[in-house]
Amino acid sequence: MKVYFKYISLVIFSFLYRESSAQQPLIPHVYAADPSAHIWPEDPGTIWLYTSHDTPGTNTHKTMFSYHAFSSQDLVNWVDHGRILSVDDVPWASTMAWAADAVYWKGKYYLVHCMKERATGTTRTGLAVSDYPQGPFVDAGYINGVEFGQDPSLFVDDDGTPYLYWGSGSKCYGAELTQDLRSIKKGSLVDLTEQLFEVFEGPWVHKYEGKYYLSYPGLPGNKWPEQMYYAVADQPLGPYEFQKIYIPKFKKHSGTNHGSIIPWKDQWIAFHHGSQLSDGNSACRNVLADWLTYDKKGRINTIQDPKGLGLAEKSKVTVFLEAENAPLQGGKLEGTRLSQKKTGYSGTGYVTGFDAKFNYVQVMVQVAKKMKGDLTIRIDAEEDFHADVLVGPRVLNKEWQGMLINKTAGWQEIRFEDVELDPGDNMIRIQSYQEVNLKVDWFKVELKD
Ligand code: FUB
Repeated sequence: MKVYFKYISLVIFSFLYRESSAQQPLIPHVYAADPSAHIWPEDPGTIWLYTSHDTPGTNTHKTMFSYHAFSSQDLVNWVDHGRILSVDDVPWASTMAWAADAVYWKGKYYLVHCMKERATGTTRTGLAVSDYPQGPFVDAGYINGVEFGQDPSLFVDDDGTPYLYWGSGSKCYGAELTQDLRSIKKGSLVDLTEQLFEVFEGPWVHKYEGKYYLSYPGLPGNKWPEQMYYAVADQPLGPYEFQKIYIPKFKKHSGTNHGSIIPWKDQWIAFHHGSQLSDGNSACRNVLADWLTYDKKGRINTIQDPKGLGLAEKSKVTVFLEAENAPLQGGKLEGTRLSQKKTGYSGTGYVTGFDAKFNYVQVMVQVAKKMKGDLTIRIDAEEDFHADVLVGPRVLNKEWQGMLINKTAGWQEIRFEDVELDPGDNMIRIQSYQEVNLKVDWFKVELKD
């Protein structure tokens, strides 16, 4: 009986252990897919992820409307910089904000994305520009010469030449770009499809020991789900020689996969996506990351049954939103305005102009599931005032109504614990009940489990 009990306990323990050590989403609070990872030259200690966004509760990729940026210094603590570009901010586009990449080019940051063009219904490779890696990005049109430009990625070689890769529906192309990134350089377009065994979409190029590695989601035997493949070349535009699948199918994969590979502090990381957070819903995906190693011949070792980076049981996330970016990031200014006149703020300015009853600034926080967080708002109030701090999907969830907020001694942080967020878009608003000399710098939500 004793032996039997011991055996049962062992089975239960190993089952629980296996369950708890299963792959965890790297970004655990929002549906984010198609991760494009970067370390920017001006800040080598920070890793950035640019992702597409899946709408919670959806069953289709047709409900993808925007992109997010995330940053981290240790791959455990992440900042979600919120929505960085949406279909609504791109005049020529109608829908389908699918996979994107980013590039630092001549002192500016570019989001290289793809959306459906309103006039033709075709997918264009769009460009949006910002002075900051976290955006928000402003539309700069689309790249000329790219036909059906889904899943773009931009690789800048050591000599400074920019190359664009893109592909979908079992096709893949590469080309050199002009120095303004606005067009394909004449005569440089290459059809890479035949060189990339079973390619479906999503090319990404990185360089390792002088060789060019083109990784991509492929369909083995034309059957879903996608798995991650790679090929190697001596030149950025090939010819590429197919190597193998480096991330095969795994538990709670989604129908698609899509990856990026970058070096990080003497190691390499393969970013990709799955559907752990939605328990297997292929249209509600999450970012995954795994260590990537090479053998002595430079071949990528297969990431079998991906387990994650193993740096923490779960990533911690703070959503950080500059008040002055609200209108570009899904929020709103009602009566209020932007100002850069007073020093002491972060970002490019702050919001002021609370000179009528119920003027407000509102930011947007997107999450995948119901969750709680501690909200901090950085303000400078020259007098006591009554205000509403409203949190919720349509700011109907009135948390702190008509509260007295005391005057501050310069810039100060006010804190609200356990604000409740619902799946999808949550608005956080501070609105005054009276004319008040108030400035709002930023909003921060430290998410809890
Ligand atoms: O996320 C939408 C689409 O699914 C991407 O553009 C593809 O690469 C696939 O991941």
